[in-house]
Amino acid sequence: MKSSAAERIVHSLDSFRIELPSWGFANTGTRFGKFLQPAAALTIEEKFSDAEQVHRLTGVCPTLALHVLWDFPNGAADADRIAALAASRGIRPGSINPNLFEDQMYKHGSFGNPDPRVRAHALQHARDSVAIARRLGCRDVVLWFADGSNYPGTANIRQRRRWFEENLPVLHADAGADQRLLIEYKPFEPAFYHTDIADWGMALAFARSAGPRARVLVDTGHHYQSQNIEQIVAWLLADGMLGGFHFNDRRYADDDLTLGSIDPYQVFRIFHEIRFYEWESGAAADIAYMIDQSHNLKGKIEAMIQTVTHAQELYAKAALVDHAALAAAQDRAQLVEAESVLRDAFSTDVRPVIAEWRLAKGLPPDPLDAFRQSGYLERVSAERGGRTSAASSYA
Ligand code: LRH
Ligand code: MN
Repeated sequence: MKSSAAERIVHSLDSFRIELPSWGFANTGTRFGKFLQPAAALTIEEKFSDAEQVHRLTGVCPTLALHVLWDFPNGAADADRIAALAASRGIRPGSINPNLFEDQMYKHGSFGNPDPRVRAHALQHARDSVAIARRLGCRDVVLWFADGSNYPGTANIRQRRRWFEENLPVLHADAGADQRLLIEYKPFEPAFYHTDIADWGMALAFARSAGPRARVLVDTGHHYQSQNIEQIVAWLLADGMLGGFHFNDRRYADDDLTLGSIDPYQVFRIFHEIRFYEWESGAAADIAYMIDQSHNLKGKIEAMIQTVTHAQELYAKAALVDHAALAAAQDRAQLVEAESVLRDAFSTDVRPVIAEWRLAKGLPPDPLDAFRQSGYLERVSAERGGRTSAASSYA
């Protein structure tokens, strides 16, 4: 490999960071059940311990996304304990995710619920979550709403939109000057007729109405089959409204499978649009790369290491795209030449350079193998095995 190419890979790896989801270490499943794993993390201490393992072996995931009801059973009262725990583990608390979908009262929605008492309760939980984020020094609050309906005529879609536009600016006002609200869209599930924030356009409209520090979050699993995700990414970049990603992969719907396991070229095309935008604008895009997966069958820590290392590979491949050659071919409508610029980069085996980069950082060249040699899985399986996690909540 030409030295310039290796340098571009090393440079991209030096800046690439990806956030782990606390719920990715817990026993999660589908509506048809979850297969319990003895090593699964149940407590926030165990989730930080597992995240520390992944960061120790890869060096690129120093933050852990937290889900308020799952990780802060006592709400803000848990913040100090979690701040101390994070410090002891060398993993910073990352994005904060309010839970506006599990409580029984959210049957007909949270911010979009016709009952003003439920809307007030939902707003208070979201405000408490912003306060927790401020207390822990977390920059991003991720807002995903399961709100919607299952049958035509059962919801006033325009009225619900007005209720969201009443509440979101309140959260924005609560957020600190260095904080962001990341609004996450999803076309369906758990609602199957309409979802109040169903696509990028609705999320963009709400972000703009919420305030200047609101952005859109793209969960790769939240798209219709034939949707061009990287085009959405290009548009949000052009508007300066792309805040972050929840990476996972899918064959059908929001399958939450491991990144790149089904369509690695999809993730590569997304990373390409971001790096091409950065080359063209000369500015680094301010994007939070995060993982949002549910590991029902794979070992959870192994799946997380696999995800992080695959993300590094695909990000490094995108760094190899010759942007000048691509722009020239695009300008001349040289279709095959332009496509080949991308495919050449995607087809390049970047693993040897990544292994060298890890060695240079004092990291194991093969994190997954190093994890298997570490004995950590056997140790925590013995410590945690023989107990059943609460089958009620999702994580
Ligand atoms: C909704 C979602 C959201 C999380 C949840 C765990 O599908 O993507 O980001 O809160 O998964
Ligand atoms: Mn998500």
